[in-house]
Amino acid sequence: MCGIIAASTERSIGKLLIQGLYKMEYRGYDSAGIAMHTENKVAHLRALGKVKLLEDLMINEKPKGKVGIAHTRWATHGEPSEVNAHPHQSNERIFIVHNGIIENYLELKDELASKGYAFTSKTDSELIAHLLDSYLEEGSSLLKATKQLKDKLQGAYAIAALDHSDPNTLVLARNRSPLLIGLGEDENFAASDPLALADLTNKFLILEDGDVAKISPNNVEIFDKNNKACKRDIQIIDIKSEAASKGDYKHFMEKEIYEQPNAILNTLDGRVGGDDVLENIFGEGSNNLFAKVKRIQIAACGTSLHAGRVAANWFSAIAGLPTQIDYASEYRYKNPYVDKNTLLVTISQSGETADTLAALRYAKDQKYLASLAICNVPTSSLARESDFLLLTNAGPEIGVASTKAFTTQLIALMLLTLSLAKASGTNPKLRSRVIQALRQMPDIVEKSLELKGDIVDIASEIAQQDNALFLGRGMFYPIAKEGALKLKEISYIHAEAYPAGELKHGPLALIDERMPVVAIAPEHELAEKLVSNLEEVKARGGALYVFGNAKEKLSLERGKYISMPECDFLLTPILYTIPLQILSYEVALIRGTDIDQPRNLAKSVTVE
Ligand code: F1P
Repeated sequence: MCGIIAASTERSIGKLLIQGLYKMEYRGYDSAGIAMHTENKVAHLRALGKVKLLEDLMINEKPKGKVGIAHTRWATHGEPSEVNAHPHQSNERIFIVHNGIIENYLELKDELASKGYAFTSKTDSELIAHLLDSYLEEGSSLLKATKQLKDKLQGAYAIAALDHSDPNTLVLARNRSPLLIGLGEDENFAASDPLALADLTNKFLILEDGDVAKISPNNVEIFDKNNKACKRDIQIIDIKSEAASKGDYKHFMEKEIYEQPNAILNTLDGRVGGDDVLENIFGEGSNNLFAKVKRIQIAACGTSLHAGRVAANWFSAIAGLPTQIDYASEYRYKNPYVDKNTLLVTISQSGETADTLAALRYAKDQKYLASLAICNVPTSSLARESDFLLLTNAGPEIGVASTKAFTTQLIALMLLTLSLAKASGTNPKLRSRVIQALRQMPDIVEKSLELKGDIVDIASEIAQQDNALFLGRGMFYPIAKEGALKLKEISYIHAEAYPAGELKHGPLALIDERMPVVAIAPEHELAEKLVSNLEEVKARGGALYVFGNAKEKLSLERGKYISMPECDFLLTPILYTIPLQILSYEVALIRGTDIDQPRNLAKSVTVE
């Protein structure tokens, strides 16, 4: 949800800011802009559309500057347009970029309008520039004005600001939206994501909520929520620059699908040993804690929630623990009943999803045993604010539709299941079986990637339709939901998922020759009933696309059967995810949609 980057240097920064924006386009891509101190004025360029259009504008106008701020936007207040694009300015003096939402913006807007400030945009962000300007009018420096700003603003913000009359300095502020400072040699930077600065530095200071900072080429000063000068520890974050490049792939999503065998290997690395999961992999003391857990509460959004839904089956079947699972956006509004010894588990690729963070913060005041996060970003708020943590180590995921983050979340959740079962001494034999199966997962997933040829055939048929149904039972129902979500996210085909048994309770009315039905049907205790459900589809002329390993049990008139590789039954949800990802990708490719940056979406949803 918007990416910001700022640089205070002794060299020309136009290209560097644009490169940084490209790497953060996953956060939003409806408009982009830049403000840079040049010799005699602040160059201010904004473009409706992707970063490429801003880059073209820069190539035409050729502004030269060493200090500046830039932004790529995902619209919240005000439609995508040039005037609503950041940076916003006040009196040609203050320029700001903002990521987040100012909740009391109407009230502040009125207050500023009564002081004579005219608003040119429909955003909540513009008022930040005017408010800073009003403090400067009263004699404050930009730093002091930014400290004053904190008392006024309610909501989430990461802000970078520059003052026309101070050509070396940038001021930053953070509250509930990510922002970090990158330290260079005689130059300093700031960004929403370290990825944006990966080619410039590996030394970072992560700002905390309430922090204000002032950066110039040779100096960084940070002030905490009480405006006291403070220090933040330097963190070394090495991000290989190839992580942010597509390499030989057409899209990041495609690359990330094919990276999954390796990503899974990385999630397992250092976490399993012999025939069990290693001690305390979720943090010091996690094993002692796990022995007390009697119940699990999961809160997550989107794809991460689907991972949680699969895990709920594992917690109960392997660790004997009941699980309550909620959309993070709903969880805190339902006055959740917290039973004794309940562990709160949050799941998030980015660790910055506003609803998931809000759930964690709400839960901290409830009587949970502890909070535990499954997350892919070590510097994220979720990772830092949770009591216990397992990083999925999947590497940066750039495609907006989550792929490798999901399968590695599932691996991490299986490690959690095994750790919980181990702590209570439950199912030792089963645990050892699953550990062996986990070790084979990278190879089995690799094999499933070879199914692409068969899947392309199905994709060409589904791409012609406007709707699709996905069916699965038990722990494959969340996989069906994930398959449907992937298809709608990137191909814009309307897709829904049902537990197969629910078909006859309504959705069967939708079945005709234009409704493709994708079924996840590995052979297991429910497969025969599932076959009966699929027969119901056949009888009504629906085309069936079945992923399974018992072809002989079903004869298809329309559609196709894809024979899946074998794998331990408990891990099949991970395996069956892969062909569904490939299917969505291939359908979207045929339909010519913007696969890595689907319309209206953003990867890091930092607004509630
Ligand atoms: C949750 C999520 C993703 C989805 C999309 C929007 O993000 O719903 O699952 O792919 O990118 O956000 P997170 O909490 O897992 O970062």
